[in-house]
Amino acid sequence: MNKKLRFNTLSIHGGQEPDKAYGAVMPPIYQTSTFAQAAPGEHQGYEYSRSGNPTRAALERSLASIESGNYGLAFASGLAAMDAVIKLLEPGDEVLSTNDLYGGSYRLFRKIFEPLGIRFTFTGMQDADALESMVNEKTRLIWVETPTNPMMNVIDIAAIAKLAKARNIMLAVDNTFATPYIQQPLELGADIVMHSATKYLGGHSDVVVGALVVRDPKLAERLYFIQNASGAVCGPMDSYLVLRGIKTLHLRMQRHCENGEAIAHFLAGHPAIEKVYWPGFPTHPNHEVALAQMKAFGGMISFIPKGGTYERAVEIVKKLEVFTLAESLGGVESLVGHPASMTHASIPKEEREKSGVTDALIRLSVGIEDIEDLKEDLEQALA
Ligand code: P1T
Repeated sequence: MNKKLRFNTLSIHGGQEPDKAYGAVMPPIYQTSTFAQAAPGEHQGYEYSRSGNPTRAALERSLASIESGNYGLAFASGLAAMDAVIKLLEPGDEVLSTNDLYGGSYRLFRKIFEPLGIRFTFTGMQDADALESMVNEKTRLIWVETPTNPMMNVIDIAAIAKLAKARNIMLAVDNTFATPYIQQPLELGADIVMHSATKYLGGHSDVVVGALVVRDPKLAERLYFIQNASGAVCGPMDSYLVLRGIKTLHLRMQRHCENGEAIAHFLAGHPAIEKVYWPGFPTHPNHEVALAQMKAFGGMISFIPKGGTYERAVEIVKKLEVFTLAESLGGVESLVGHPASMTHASIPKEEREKSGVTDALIRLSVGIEDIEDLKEDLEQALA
């Protein structure tokens, strides 16, 4: 298909072709570690499944397609994908990162790569102009998560891309919360888009996979080299599950966004709630940027109950029944999390509290169940 297709069509067909062996419409799960060669080096495009596998390749083409990129790479997890990006750097290089980000991303930067000589500075990036004074000649990469996990800050990708480009700094955007249904960072000037495909792309909480998408062939070549040389690839079955998830991404996201909006308003109007973090509110400090760069506001919401204590937060998350208390997000089912003790426990208390991740904060991943059941569940838990 050469015609320029729209997003909903690309979710289903982007980068896909009937299988070469029998014309299977859905990509077969090539559950094999290796491929027969007629003579050394004489094969049909695949030699060994770490280097390449047809099911993973189908996923990688789909990823490139839905993120408006040229090259997709699939990894064993979101963190494995990030690990590959940081391996583009050398000791002495510096990274400027958002200060509000997934706890595991922070841990990877601080505990794995900092001891190897890469320097990380964490800062709020809502004011893109303020970054100007923070970059120097050693800054090689700006790492942006938007919306941020779990405070739902929104960062102006185009503004940061402009600053990065002018100084020859790479810009990587973790697009896990938004998905390409909502925003496409490469279109806004980013060099690398990253996903925990474990979340909305997979969409069914049944797989752990990571992804990168880029446009530049040289950058792609280096990342493919790292992917193969470091070896943190996902298996064929996991590739298939994400590929299958992507086929309904647009439908699921539409409902996640509708339900998310309804729950955000429900919480904002509830007498037991102190504060709700959701970029769709006109009062959200980055609402204008969100309106400009996001098609909708997603299914992630954080809030603080009145009383603002750890005990009150724990009481609420334990009482919820339709919302399951669990790590992760982005599946069809609604989840609730307590960032301070779960997803962000690896960030020191003083650090995380600086960005707003207090002991009372609760995070919701609003699923695609019946909205009335979700509201009633929250109502009984907050009573
Ligand atoms: O879990 P993994 O697939 O390795 O992805 C890590 C990751 C990266 N970036 C963001 C924004 C994420 O949210 C995550 C994983 N997050 C959770 C498990 C969570 O509950 O927030």
